[in-house]
Amino acid sequence: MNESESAGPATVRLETEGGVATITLDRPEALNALTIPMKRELLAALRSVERDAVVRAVILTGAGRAFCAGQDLRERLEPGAVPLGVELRERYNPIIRAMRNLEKPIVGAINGVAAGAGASLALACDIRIASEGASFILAFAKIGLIPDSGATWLLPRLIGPSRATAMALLNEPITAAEGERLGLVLKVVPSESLADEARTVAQRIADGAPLAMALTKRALNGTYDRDLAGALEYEASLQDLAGRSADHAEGIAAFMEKRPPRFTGE
Ligand code: LHQ
Repeated sequence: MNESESAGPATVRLETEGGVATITLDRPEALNALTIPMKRELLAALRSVERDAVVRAVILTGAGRAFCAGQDLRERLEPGAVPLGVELRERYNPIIRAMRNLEKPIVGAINGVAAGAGASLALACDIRIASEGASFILAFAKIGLIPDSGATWLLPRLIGPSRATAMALLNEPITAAEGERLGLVLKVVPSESLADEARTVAQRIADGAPLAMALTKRALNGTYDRDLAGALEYEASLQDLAGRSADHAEGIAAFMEKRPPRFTGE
């Protein structure tokens, strides 16, 4: 995240304000295409927000006109590039796991094209707000690869298997407006409003009861490998935890006293 942690200039920025951390992919000259140092910095930023008790919600966005163009293809041509399976297991998959396991919701502020593994990063966010010119393109088929970094798992769950298959096989882009229609994107906004809109959504999450937000993400993540009976039981065990929190008591007290709740995270 700073020059001392990687060989070159920082390519990922992390800023925190009012309980919201903003992680910005910052290699605009290459449409924020992912290099090895950048992946290392992104994972470090995710680990840092995980540890920071002040942070309750995260925004992931890109600098410049793109969200992220996926793997930096120039880097793949350099001598010594490792096989793709190694690259995925060692560098991409830990990022996707860190995003999905982070118990602080991530709002993707999709400011432009999200291609290849860049699309996968967008899919791994919990909520996506997109600017009018943004788009999602898997891009893998065009270079003889399969969708990776979680795309084969996340995309069918987000937009359904039929549309996901078309996107993957035909390399068909999805515009922000189409994304909204498909439920992939919560809201499409003019690009000049994107940062504010993402901030508003993230702030609403940050102002909520942190344990309830964390357990809600955990519960929704946990439905995919459970049947209804298992999901009911999982909900019951997580609700048991939420129900013991001071924030739950505060929520009820605030309702009774007809005032906004003051959640403390306890
Ligand atoms: C780029 C890139 C890029 C380098 C634009 N790399 N420079 C995981 C495991 C390990 C390896 C394999 O991959 C994976 C996962 C993946 O992500 S695979 C998919 C990799 N990504 C792509 O194939 C997308 C490649 N890029 C594009 O198709 C286009 O650039 C998009 C559709 C993103 C944007 O198109 P335009 O708006 O027309 O921009 P552009 O193509 O003119 O790009 C602008 C510059 O950015 C240009 O550099 P230059 O010096 O010529 O101005 C591009 O070379 C550079 N750039 N993507 N992935």
